[in-house]
Amino acid sequence: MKQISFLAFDLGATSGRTILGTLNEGKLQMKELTRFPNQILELNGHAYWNIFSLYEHLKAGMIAAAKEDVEITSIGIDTWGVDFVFLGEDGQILGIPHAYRDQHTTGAPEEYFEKVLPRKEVYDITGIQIMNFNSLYQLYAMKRDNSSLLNAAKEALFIPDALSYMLTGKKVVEYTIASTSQILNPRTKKFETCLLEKMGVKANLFGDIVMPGYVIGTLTDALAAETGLGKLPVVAVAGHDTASAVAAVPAKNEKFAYLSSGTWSLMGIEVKDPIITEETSRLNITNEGGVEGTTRLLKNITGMWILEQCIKEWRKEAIEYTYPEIVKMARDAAPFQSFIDPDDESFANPPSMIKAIKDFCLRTGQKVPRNHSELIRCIFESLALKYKNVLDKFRSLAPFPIERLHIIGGGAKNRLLNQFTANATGVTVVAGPSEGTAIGNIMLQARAAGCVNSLQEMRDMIGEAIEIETFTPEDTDAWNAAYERIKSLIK
Ligand code: LRH
Repeated sequence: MKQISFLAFDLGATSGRTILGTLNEGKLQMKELTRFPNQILELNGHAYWNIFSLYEHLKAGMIAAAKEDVEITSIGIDTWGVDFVFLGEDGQILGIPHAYRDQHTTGAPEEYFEKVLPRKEVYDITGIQIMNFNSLYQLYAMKRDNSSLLNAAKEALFIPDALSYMLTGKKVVEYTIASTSQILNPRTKKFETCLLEKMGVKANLFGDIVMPGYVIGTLTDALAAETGLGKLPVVAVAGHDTASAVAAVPAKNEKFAYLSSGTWSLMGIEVKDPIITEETSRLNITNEGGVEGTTRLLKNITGMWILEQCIKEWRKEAIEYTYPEIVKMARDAAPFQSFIDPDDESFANPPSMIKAIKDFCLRTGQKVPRNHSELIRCIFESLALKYKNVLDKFRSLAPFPIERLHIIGGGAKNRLLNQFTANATGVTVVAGPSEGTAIGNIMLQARAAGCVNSLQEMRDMIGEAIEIETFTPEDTDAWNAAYERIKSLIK
């Protein structure tokens, strides 16, 4: 295979990156061209994404890419899930999109179940875990609040599709990102429009679905000239970051669980068909759409968000820790002092995360972390113990024995947490790639270009190309005892 390069935009809820990925004789090289912040825009008590600023960052990324001495084959964009942009009759972007942490959806699912369709029916149709911020409840909240944007909207595009639209002028609805909305039926892979119609939202708000690999269009004439990239194709990758990340798990067979570790920790298994049962409903487990028609059976766990918010607070006091310092502080603190359930509502978007952690410990009769080291240790141990709690659920659901836990994403670089996770779960942890999402994005473009033929071939190639590290469970008795002590605090 001759050398071939792709440009990936990987946007998370706190930052975005432009990555140039090059495949050469089966080797994969990644080069980060730009990195930019993506911050929630707080305005009049609401939370938004500044999509126009993101567009500017994409443009800067493309200009940086044009300066590299390589021929680029295509561009792909992946982002976080559920959020969307409205377009008017003439295709104009209307307003700015709500961010999923906006408080307007607090209690919205319960209102929807009472006034529109019962919870059981919604879950049975969609197989998606009930979370306030799912697109369905965002739309419900907007309808309830008589949103002028929703009233004026002809159609809506999920964030990666909206950015691709800004680059190409072409509108698509990519399957993996659409699957996060709780409007899609994972069995038919089509929107279940009754979920919208029954609350008075137009049935065709979202258009026809395309699968990952679809070529959306080429850069607009203006962007082709301005960036210096020419009329480059933009490919619908797995637009949902988690779908791209899971596609990059370097697994040799299906007997694995994954943990995509970033702002969120997404833990689950990959299955061929959706699993929608009373049990998955009770456990509130999601069936998101993956690559090659696979299903990501997973659960959202609040991940590095908690630490990220503490770091933000320390920064305000002019305290800036490097990541190795943070890990060292946790390592040096005493074990098993206090525990939080990362998914407790109080950690969703508190004014002070540090106070929220201390309050949780106080109200549950535990020691309150006294310094930054104890706080960080508490966060890491709590994550590892929560991972055990969730992995146990997948152990009972998986149609195969779970032999390994693959950790991918930025969190995979945290060797201490990887070891804690192996200890807590009792399963061998395989860490890497830490750039899982961007690698998945690039490999899906490579598949669209005909360089690889299947998901397994992609995974084999990734397994060859990147370094992975294995963590074997240690101290399991101490971790089991800690889990027994705190498990009643987990919802
Ligand atoms: C992770 C993620 C996750 C969604 C959340 C909104 O970035 O895409 O899979 O649930 O953002």
